[in-house]
Amino acid sequence: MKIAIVCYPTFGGSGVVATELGIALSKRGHEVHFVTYKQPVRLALLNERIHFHEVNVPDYPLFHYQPYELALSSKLVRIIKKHKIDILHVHYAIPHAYAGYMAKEMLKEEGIHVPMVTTLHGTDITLVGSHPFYRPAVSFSINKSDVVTSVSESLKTDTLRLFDISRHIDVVPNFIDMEATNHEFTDCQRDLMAHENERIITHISNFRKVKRIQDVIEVFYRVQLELPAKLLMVGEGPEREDAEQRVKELGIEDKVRFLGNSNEIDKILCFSDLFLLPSEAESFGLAALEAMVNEVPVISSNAGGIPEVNIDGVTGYLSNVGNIADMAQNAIRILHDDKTLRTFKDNARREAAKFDIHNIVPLYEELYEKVLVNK
Ligand code: GMT
Repeated sequence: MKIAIVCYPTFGGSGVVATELGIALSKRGHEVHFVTYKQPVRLALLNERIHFHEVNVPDYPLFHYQPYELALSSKLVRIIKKHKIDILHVHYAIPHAYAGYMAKEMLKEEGIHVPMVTTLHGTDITLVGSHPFYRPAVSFSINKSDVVTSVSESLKTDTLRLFDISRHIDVVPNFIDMEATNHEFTDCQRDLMAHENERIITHISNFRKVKRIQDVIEVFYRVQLELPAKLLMVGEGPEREDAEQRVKELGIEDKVRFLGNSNEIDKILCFSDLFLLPSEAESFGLAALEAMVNEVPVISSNAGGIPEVNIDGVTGYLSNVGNIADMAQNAIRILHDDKTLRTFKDNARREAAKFDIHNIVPLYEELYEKVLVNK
C-alpha cells in the first residue's frame, strides 16, 4: 500500500509513534510518505520506501496567523495525486484530521477517493480539543474520518464522553520494538552518571504542567533521604526552570541532573533503576512503556491510560495524582533491595512485550485493508 502519514515531527509521543509506525510499515513493504512541517526527529534515513514532504507556510504579512491547515491540505492533495496514495493516516485530530478532510473533499471533486484513518493520541482530546473553541471542529473531523483509532481504552472512553461521536473507535495501543532494545543491560556505562551504590531514577517528558514536574522532584527528595540516589531529568519545556529552582531550594543540586532533550533515550534508560511519571493526564504514557522495555519499573499516577501499561504491583506502582508520599513509599519499596528491584525489572520487560511492534502494526494494516475493500 502507499500510505501518507501526517504527524507532529517533534519529541512528543504522537510524533514518535507515527514515525515508528511509518518506518515499520516501510519495512513490511509499504511505501510511506511523511507529510509535515519538519523531518520527524526519529526519522533518520530516507530510502525508496520512506519519503518526506515538507509543508511550507509562506510568510505573508497580511495574515496575523499563517494558515497551516490550508498549506497542509493543499500539500496533501498534491502528494496524494502525484504518488497515487491509497491511505491517508493522520495522527492527532487538530489540525491534521481537519486538514485531511479538506484534502479528501478537494480530491473527491476530481473523482479521487482516499480513505482517512485518524489516530487520537490524547492531548488532542483531553487537553486541547475539548476546549469549546475547538470542540465542534474536532467532533466533525472525527466523524468524517473513515477509521478512527485511539491509543488506549481510556482515551476511547474520554472521546465518547467529551464529544458527540457517531463513529466506531478501534483501540490500537502504542507499541515499541523489543528487538531494538535487546541490548546487554550490564554494559550500560552507568558509572558516568552515578556511584556504584546509588540508584538512578529517571523522568522523561516535555516538562509541561500536565506532567507534574514538581511531584517528580518531591518524590525524589523523599527517596534520597532513605537511600543513595541520583535523579536524571530528560527533556525541555516550560516547567524546567521552576523545577531547577525547587531542586536548589531543597539543597539536592548535586543529586539531580537536567539533561535537556535527548536522542539517546535508550542509553539513559539502560542505566536507570526507576522511572517516574506522576502526570495529571496521560492517554497512554509511551515514556513509561519505553522505560519498561529497558527493564525500568515505573512509579506513576493512575491517570488516563497509564494503568493499561504500568501494572500495579507488577511492573511498578500506581498512585492517585498528587499523592507524593505514596509514590515515594512505593519507589523505596522497589529500590531498597536488589532482589525486589530485579523482580520488578524482569516484570517490566516481560509486560512491555505485549506492546511489541510486531503485534501492533498488523492491527493498523488490517484496518487499512478493511477500509480499502469498503472504499
Ligand atoms: O504527553 C505529551 O505531552 C505529548 C503527547 C502528544 O500529543 O504527542 O502525548 C500523547 O500521545 C502519546 C502517544 O500516543 C501518549 O503516550 C501520551 O500519553 C499522550 N499525552 C497525554 O495524553 C498527556
